[in-house]
Amino acid sequence: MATSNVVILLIGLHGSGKSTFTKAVTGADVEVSRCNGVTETTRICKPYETKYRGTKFTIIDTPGLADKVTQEENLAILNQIASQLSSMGQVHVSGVIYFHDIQKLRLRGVDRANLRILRAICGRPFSPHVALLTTCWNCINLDDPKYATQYGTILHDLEMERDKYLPNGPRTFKFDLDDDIPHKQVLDHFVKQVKSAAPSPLPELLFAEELKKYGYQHKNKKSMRAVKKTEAGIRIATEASKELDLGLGFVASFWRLVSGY
Ligand SMILES: Nc1nc2c(ncn2[C@@H]2O[C@H](COP(=O)(O)OP(=O)(O)O)[C@@H](O)[C@H]2O)c(=O)[nH]1
Ligand SMILES: [Mg+2]
Repeated sequence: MATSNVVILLIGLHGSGKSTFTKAVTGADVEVSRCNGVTETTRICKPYETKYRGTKFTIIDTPGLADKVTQEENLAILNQIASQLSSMGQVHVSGVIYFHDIQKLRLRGVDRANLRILRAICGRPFSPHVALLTTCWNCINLDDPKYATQYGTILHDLEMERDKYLPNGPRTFKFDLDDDIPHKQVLDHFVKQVKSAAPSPLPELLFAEELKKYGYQHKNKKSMRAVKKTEAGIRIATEASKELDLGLGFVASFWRLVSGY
């Protein structure tokens, strides 16, 4: 017998493997990028359904967050997520998966900014329902000791950063395209969380709660106003202005250096 509908929202940079995961899990014909992160294939949020061990899952694939801290692009993505959630009747999201391509060996400013945006989307009470999925493990050579240490470091940094922004036990999973056990573990994890919370519902995703509060309406031209008022909308604007300050600071220091002032 199918239990509840477990709705999972995917968040991550372009090319981090969201669509690849969706395709592997649902078996649907999901278009993936031909090259890691070079072009964005997923232009709209789209739900894909699958049934696993008697539970219905809806996986919401989303366009990737921008690889630079840009306000317009990220707000447009947030608006798409809002539109998708509201077209599904403000569905109750059970879990969020944040994707990180393990081939990116260093946590950059944009990765940290995205983790802060993720926290703003989820909110603190929802944080145990966020999973971190590292992808592309089958692209790396773990037998090389030099790289093995680096992968250990990036994983450690990622988990440290995750714990800073999303405390209370979000899990980390490794996704391997050549092996279907890891993605089954991810699905099992979310089913277990829904079942262990029952009969109480899971906490609501902060972003979904705020969309209701600010009267977000699907296909309404003024809907972006509501999106901008949410914690995630505010966070995206803050990250972009920090980036601008950093850029201006750099230009000023460079100018002082060359002009001698
Ligand atoms: N080898 C390997 N390639 C992957 C994995 N995940 C994603 N890719 C590749 O990375 C590229 C970008 O993936 P995609 O799913 O489109 O990323 P998205 O932008 O986050 O949806 C594609 O060429 C995928 O084939 C993985 O776990 N292993
Ligand atoms: Mg995609």
